Amino acid sequence: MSDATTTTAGSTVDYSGLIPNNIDLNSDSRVRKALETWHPGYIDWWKQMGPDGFQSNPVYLRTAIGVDPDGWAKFGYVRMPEYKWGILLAPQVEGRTIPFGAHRGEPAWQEVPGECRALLRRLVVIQGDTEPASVEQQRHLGRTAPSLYDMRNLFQVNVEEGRHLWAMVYLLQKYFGRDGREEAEELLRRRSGDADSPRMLGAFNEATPDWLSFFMFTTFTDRDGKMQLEALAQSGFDPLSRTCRFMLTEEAHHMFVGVTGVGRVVEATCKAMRAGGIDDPTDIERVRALGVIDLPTIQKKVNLHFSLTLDLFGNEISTNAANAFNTSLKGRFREDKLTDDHLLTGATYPVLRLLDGVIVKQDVPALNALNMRLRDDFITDAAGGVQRWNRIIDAAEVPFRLCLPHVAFHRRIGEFASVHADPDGRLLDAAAWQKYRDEYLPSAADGVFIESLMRPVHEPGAFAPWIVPPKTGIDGKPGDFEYVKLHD
Ligand code: BYC
Repeated sequence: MSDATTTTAGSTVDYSGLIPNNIDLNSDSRVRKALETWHPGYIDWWKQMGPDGFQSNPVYLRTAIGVDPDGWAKFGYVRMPEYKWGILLAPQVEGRTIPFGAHRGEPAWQEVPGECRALLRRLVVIQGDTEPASVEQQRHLGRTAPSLYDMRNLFQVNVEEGRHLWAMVYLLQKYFGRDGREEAEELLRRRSGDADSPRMLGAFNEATPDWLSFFMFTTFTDRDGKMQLEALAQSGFDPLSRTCRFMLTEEAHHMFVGVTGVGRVVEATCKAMRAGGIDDPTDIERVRALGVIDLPTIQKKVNLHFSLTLDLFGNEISTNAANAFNTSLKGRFREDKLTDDHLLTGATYPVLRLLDGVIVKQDVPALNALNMRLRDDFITDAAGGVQRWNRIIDAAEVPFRLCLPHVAFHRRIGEFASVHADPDGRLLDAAAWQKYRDEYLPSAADGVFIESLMRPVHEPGAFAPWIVPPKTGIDGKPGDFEYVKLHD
């Protein structure tokens, strides 16, 4: 890769220094030094908490070479510790104005507005914390990859989450002075699942024990990432908007990995059932004997990862969310495409609530319900993936449908955290929940079975029997392409 690449958008990515960037870091020696000081800690963290093994193997990775939507990336073999992590902001939109909240119509801010500094820092830190967390959660999966294609996709996701961390750390170091430096250090100190120093949001402390969980995580949890980034991309604070807009370009591939990954697992199951003459998808033992994951267990994984992800949208009624909107820091999903007053004073929004032990829909002030509005947009978006999986099941004429569980099911944040509900939203007492839990969520035995299938497949073009090959290769490569060179 040459030292500098000029995109058609006119934004130059400078690869000559330690920290690739398109923000002319050389002319800002304070921030450059701060980031160069942070760099060794990042590399130590990557080596310690990044993918376990394979660090010295060449991986066919996509690296951003520009921020122009057309042709922004280049593919080539890279050893992961040499990946060009850096800071890339989408081009500044000339004359951009703030699209919502009290500052609507004013020119977007290029500096942090003093009165909302703490709230803005909190949003940046929470966003930043999720990025290394997911790498930590996925660090053991390379060892059981069902193919070199899938292994490469995992590593692609991982290096890009690393870059997203860089993007947030840049904002902290450039705009938040000493507090920002301290927060940047903390981002490298917390660890997913650690009892003393866990990651900030619940779902990022859960295990990702197997590849089906990885595909569910990238389908659902990365989609929360998409929704939150879309909302932050509307921010009146222009540098945050620009970092998030570019992160969204990379995020799309993560959800592709998830949705096609689950689809390929579903297809392998349906094909094996057809070939084995099994008509009843709930005949779990016979389906498992074919070496594939039965559809009811796939449904349990949907239930688990969807419900964990719903928690990431916060409480049903949130003054934090109202403040972030009022102060023009965090908008709604695609705020600039909405046609209301973008202030929401006096507006209401319907929210499912738990009132006197009953689930009811209640109209509440729209400003306080912004977390739920984003969550509803997420559910609509996620339903598209489930539909895709059901089309595969229908095409195989297997009588089964995957579905998203009710929002009250298996919650730890918000109103439904205090009750138990089944996947259809019927409230259960504690005894009934204990009795049926393993029918709704993956049981220990399900985990043991799935783990028994997680055997690495390293032959180029070969795939574990529980997952079918993808329809097309990455970057148009043929089926037997060596995406990760294991013997270099
Ligand atoms: N776990 O007023 P509330 C991604 C806390 S994913 C633990 O409802 P708010 C990615 C909350 O912090 C996207 N605690 O909260 C995906 C608050 O605490 P304080 C990440 C939680 O602020 C895959 C208190 O409860 N980005 O990018 O309205 C791979 C009151 O709650 C949780 C963002 O989330 C929880 N789940 O909503 C890689 C965007 N939920 O302050 C990456 C930035 C709530 O009272 N974050 N709490 O001590 C936000 O916009 C908001 O902070 C949240 C929470 C939506 C997360």
